[in-house]
Amino acid sequence: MRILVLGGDGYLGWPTALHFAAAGHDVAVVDNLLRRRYDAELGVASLVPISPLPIRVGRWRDVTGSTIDTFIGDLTDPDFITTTLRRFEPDTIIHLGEQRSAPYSMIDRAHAVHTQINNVTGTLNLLWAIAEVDESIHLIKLGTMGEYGTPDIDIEEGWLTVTHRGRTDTLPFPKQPGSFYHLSKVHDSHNIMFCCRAWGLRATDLNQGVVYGSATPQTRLDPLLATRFDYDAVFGTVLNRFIVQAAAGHPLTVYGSGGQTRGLLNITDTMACLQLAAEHPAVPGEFRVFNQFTESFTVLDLAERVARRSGAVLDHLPNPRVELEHHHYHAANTKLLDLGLRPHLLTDTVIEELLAIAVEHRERVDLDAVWPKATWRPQRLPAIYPAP
Ligand code: NAD
Ligand code: USQ
Repeated sequence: MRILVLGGDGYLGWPTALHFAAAGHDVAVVDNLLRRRYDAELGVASLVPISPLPIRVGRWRDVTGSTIDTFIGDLTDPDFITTTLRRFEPDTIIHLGEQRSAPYSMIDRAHAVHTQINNVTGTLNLLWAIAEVDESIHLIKLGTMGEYGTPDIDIEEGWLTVTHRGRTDTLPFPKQPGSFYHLSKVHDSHNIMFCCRAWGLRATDLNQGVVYGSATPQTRLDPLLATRFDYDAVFGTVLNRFIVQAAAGHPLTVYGSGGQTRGLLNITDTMACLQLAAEHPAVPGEFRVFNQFTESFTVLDLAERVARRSGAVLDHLPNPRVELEHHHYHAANTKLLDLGLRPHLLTDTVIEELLAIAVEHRERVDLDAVWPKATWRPQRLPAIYPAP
């Protein structure tokens, strides 16, 4: 296959490019290096040092002999993405190129507007480019389990069959996202679904849960091939944060009681899911939705599991987010399993391996970056954590 990875310099995009290149596919990455600029803006850095994109790509060529093309540009620029599709002629596009932090999208109006313009406009430009250049391209789009929110009923895999006043239909599962970031994913899903229906495009929307882990078989080949490992309060995801906090001797920052439940998956399984979606494409006109996670945990479960392996203590902070303290959470996730996914579950060995990576780099931990500063409430309301 000819696979174009959008956001190919990011946490998941870089190992995705390596994964498909290692499997013998022709791979190119698109990125505008925005994520590295967010680091500069926030004054934070990945726990594991990451090399610049040209160095990564060069090292991959030296180590394996395989070439990954790069296209540096912005998905919000329609000419750039259309030209890139004409030049690379992909048959599959894996779209991971968005602003993906919920706290970042809640910092203030400017960050909320940036997130939605970047994500929604980028995806819209991509849809028009596919329609213009080659409508047979299979779009694999990273969405999020957070599109569904936390309803008090079981979450289905994309669709819900409803009987209303004697008539029955199968409709998109209701969306109640919890941040301007998660809302941007809902808007994307609607735009993609419309283009499949109206133009006959084909797409797989992967509603992914929270990813943990920092390495894949390909990134382990050389330190210059490492992917990022975020632990700061804006871009660090919950389990990766707890691992780094434990390694640095910081209490684990459980928001509220820790009763929030999420679907999670190992970064290795993200690669496997993307491969399954690519190898079993949607048919023309189909908008397909997979829920991409392997296990569900409460935040408190995660903290206690890390604490047991590390001796860390828990610190229950007032929740800077607006989310339910306790809620029902039972989400379907059978479609990728039916395609052959064999999950790598969160065992104590996995936690110990992650702790070992964090301990190796613990001198790079900036404890200031750990403390949550962005709240879900507009600034005119009293903030839980006033600016320092
Ligand atoms: P990331 O921020 O590490 O990577 C995203 C990449 O996209 C960055 O390299 C960034 O520079 C690039 N990018 C952003 N906007 C762009 C634009 N307009 N033009 C070109 N490039 C652009 O994020 P990630 O953790 O690798 O996540 C990848 C995707 O997976 C995102 O869509 C995210 O919403 C989704 N996702 C991530 C997780 C997770 O836990 N990390 C979980 C569920 C879903
Ligand atoms: N949390 C804590 N303490 C922390 C960090 C987080 O208690 O130090 C809690 C949060 O309050 C939340 C849960 O952990 O209840 C998950 O938070 P998170 O930051 O790990 O995940 P989230 O903001 O939902 O976003 C991440 C990715 C996003 C992806 C999403 C998948 O950044 O790109 O879409 O996970 S999902 O959560 O399924 O929507």
